[in-house]
Amino acid sequence: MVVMSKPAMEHHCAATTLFPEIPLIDLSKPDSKNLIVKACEEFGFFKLINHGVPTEFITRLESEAIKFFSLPLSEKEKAGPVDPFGYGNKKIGSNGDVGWVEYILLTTSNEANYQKFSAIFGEAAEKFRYAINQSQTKTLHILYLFDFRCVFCSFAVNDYVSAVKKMAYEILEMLADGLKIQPRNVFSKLLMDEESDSAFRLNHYPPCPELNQETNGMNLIGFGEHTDPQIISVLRSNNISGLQISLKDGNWISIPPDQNSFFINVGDSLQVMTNGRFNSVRHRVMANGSKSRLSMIYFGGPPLSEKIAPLPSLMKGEDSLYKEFTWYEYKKSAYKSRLADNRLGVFEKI
Ligand code: GA4
Repeated sequence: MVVMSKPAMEHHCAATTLFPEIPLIDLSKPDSKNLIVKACEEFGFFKLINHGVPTEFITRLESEAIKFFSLPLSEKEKAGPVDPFGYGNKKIGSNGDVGWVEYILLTTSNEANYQKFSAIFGEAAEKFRYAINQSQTKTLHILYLFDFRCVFCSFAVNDYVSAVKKMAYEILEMLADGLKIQPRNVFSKLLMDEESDSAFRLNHYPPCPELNQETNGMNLIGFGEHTDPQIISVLRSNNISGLQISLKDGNWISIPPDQNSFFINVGDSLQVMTNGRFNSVRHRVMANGSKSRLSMIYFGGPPLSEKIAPLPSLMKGEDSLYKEFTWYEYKKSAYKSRLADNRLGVFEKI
């Protein structure tokens, strides 16, 4: 990877070594719903096993992602810049955040990607559109289009995201059950909606050889600390470490990687819908000295017009902690923020 600008090395961001057990949820067990609620209350985060996502979907997408990120930078950049989707290198968002990361950011729910790539690739993209229309789901996903002669339409992304979405619906329905609220699709229907504003991200954290030299315990930020804006995020990574989450007391803990599991984050929107009963988890990724970390994250968000507010069934007479806003209003404000900002702050009632 070509270094464009060097992200700042930071001291004092080592995670604490004494840490509590991260909640482990076995999706095949019927009593998981209560454990999921507990995990969302205590951590806003949990690890998921027996998730039902076929291994071949995961490995196929992973190998395509590796192929893509191994291309020369000039080829990858043909899929950039990120505005708001495409290939990005080091720059995160548009307000000055940088990390030791390159990535592909896609929307999972509309034709925005197509329009973007079509402008670049013209006829080739038309062929792609044809291929997509032949596909069962008609959902549009492009992993990369780097050559006019080679249209690469990624059914791997399609298959993977469809399976992960299904799993996310199940988790959200178990959450509603665990919270004893009805209907049980009160959360999942927002992701199932045709207008759901969901995204998908492939992150590649290249090794940073400098970290192997005498750096006096310095750490390099791969992806800076932040909370996810959406309802729920579903992360899967290869077996290379880097992910850390912040506990309620502010301590950071490292999450041991596990390529066979998923990791679930509560997003800001779910925090609001539960009137703060769940907390969106602050997390970050540290770069590695010698190995590449690859992660794939599905961000399940509501339709842009959706009002994000505490569910009346969860309020039991309490007042909302938040002013009323739509997902569109939140996003507009989020895109003006820096990664580490508390994006819900402006919507909190004083
Ligand atoms: C954080 C979670 C997701 O990766 C993301 C990010 C988005 C981006 O990379 O474009 C944002 C960030 C994320 C929140 C604040 C804004 C927007 C970068 C940034 C500084 C895709 C998302 O939805 O919000």
